[in-house]
Amino acid sequence: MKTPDRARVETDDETPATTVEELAPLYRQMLAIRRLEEASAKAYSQGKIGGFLHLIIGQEAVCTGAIAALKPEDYVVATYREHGHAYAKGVAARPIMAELYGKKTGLVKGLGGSMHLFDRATNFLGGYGIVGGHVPIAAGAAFASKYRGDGRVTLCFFGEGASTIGGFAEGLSLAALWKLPVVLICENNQYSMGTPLYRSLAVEDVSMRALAHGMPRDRFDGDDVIKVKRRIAEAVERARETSEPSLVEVITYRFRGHSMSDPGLYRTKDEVEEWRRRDPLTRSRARLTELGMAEDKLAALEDDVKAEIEDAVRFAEESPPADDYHSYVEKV
Ligand SMILES: Cc1ncc(C[n+]2csc(CCOP(=O)(O)OP(=O)(O)O)c2C)c(N)n1
Repeated sequence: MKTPDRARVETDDETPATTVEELAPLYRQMLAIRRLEEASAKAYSQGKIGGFLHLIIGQEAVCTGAIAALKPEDYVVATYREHGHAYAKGVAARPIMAELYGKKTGLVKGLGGSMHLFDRATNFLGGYGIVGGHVPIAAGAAFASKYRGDGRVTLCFFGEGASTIGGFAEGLSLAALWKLPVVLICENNQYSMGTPLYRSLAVEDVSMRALAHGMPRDRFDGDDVIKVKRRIAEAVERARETSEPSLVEVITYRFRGHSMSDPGLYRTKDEVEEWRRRDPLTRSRARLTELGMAEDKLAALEDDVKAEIEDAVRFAEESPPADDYHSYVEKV
């Protein structure tokens, strides 16, 4: 396979107005997600975490900004690359890390692992390993909200690779037909495992699929967490007020391989470097400085995140292993 020269997506540097009060908590959340992912990568390479591990490093602004547009009672449905989405929805670092370690104190008692986080308390409805298979599940959650009239909105995250899958087409079709309060968010990180999007999509603009269903669409790059929040908020409010679904495509980039076993040889160092220069964390930190947040305040925030993630790792390491699945099932 020929290595592409560069990812073929246009990006812009639009930065909406914001304040330290709004941006600092979002920067903190993105940083915690990154540190959580880095700590899990380390534990994985030490053999302490098994199975698959898909990291979101580089894409943090998408889940953080989008979920910031929600109310606590709203639902989130995500893929196997979902640790950050769970954290942004309010799940604490401790049960996430313990779940990755397969420990009894994990979010789903250590029986699910990395791809199967789920939490009723924060309305985080998973964590799904079947590419695109969760889009109809999100449509179902939104159908339940409409049926009950509870005013909740569902966000469904998936990659551009998922847009080639039957489940995506079915979920999109039903959401449009039944006018379900769901926002379908394509996190277009430009690779589906090792396949660049232009080798798998005849039309690279995934948001165009909305047109066939008479559904509102949006498409923008996702390095600026405030921009993501503002644009997703428009779709969320539309869903809440008129029960109209939307398809939103956010252009992003993962800095590491598809999963821990992927050295990412299908892309050039220059391409990765180019995207690293757009790092959403560096960008938010610089913005905070520009807005007047003092360096010692930023350093304190960063120390606090470091302590939170170190505590989560310690908690996971010291927790007892999960029950054997069969003995667990016998007990319930
Ligand atoms: C139905 C199905 N087919 C294939 C796979 C194997 N698989 C896992 S992730 C992946 C790539 C998906 O890419 P994309 O939807 O762009 O999401 P990303 O991993 O880039 O976030 C594939 C093919 C799967 N899990 N499920």
